[in-house]
Amino acid sequence: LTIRQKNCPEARHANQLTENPFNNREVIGEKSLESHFQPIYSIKRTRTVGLEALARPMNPVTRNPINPCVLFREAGNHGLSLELDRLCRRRALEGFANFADEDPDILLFMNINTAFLNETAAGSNAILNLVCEFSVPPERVVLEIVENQVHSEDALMHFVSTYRNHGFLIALDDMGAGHSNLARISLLKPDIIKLDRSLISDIDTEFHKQELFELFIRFAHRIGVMVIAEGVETQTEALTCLDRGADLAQGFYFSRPLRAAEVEPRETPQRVGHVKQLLKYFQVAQRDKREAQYKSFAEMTDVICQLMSAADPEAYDRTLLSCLENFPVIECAYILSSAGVQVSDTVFNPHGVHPARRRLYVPSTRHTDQSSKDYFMFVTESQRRFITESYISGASGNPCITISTLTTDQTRCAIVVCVDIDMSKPVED
Ligand SMILES: [Ca+2]
Repeated sequence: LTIRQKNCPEARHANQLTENPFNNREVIGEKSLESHFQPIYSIKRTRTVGLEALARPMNPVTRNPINPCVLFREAGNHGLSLELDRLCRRRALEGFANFADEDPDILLFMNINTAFLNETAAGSNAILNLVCEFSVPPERVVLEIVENQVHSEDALMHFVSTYRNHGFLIALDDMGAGHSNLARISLLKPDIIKLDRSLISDIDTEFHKQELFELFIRFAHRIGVMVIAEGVETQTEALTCLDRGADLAQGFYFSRPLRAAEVEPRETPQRVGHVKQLLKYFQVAQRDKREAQYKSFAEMTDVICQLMSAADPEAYDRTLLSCLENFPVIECAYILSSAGVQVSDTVFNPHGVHPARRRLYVPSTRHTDQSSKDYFMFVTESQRRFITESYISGASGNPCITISTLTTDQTRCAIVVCVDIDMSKPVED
């Protein structure tokens, strides 16, 4: 199994343990280790899709649990990694064999320590022999690979293609954590990507995590890869991940790792069905929130339009500036002529973008021709307002939308008032 300190279910379990002095050679020699199984759920189908085997070592004398992360590290220091790894895999299959027959579709997710993978280990067929011994078809086993532990890329490629040819499924584990190497996705062509807890924690409030998550999802789905959100610990994390397209979810919110005897593959916790229901309300609520937000944007732009219609064109910049001071969500604003040419500067909100960051981007200036922009082209007499999709502002680098409104100037000539709204701020309730 993998050696990880951070964010691993092993570590979370370990935090609750008091350290016991132990001899790792004895732990391995006495095979003083069992496997627990954390379910992976499809919320859409309200069912358990698979279970990840997690090592639970014990002190051979006292039978008290031992911190698995410490054991893995110690085993590595004493050249016992391979032995420990084999013991973990054996225990995983032994445990899985107990309930595998109850549901022939259920998968076993097994962590593979790839740190010491070399050509010999890759070609030894050790895992194939083991699954045969327990009469588990390879098609029911997912090998979870942490790609940043790998020393030999060739050996990893060989390992993956060998086991894939035997029918095993391949998952890339801990994606988004540590030094994930995105190039490996194209080399290994995994069936599944497991997005790491570090990306999932607080995803409901962190804009950058949400965007990164969606990026992974879009990318994975384009290349036909399934995505598991790992380490889901709260309801809002679960809802956010599912709303943004996670296929499967795993984590303490749904279920802790279970003893083999506790696993009931055909039972799903009430929470899974509950979250499925909640997701519908969540999505409607998100849409309502967005609509209410857009309504308030529209009211705001109406106020600005009124002021601009009465303003002296010579004083557009000053008038815009005084408007923006009242509306902190507006990042910048500018006025276009009826020909789509900018007749004001791009006026930034003094409370908005940091001046240092603004240096990276070049906002358009007076006289810039914007006539080919959608926010100019699509405002007409019959549709006086246009709201763009969210895009990255060339003026600030922030995700923004532009709201453009057709109105008139002092002389009753048409002008288009454009405001950019910073969308990186969370939606207010
Ligand atoms: Ca894993």
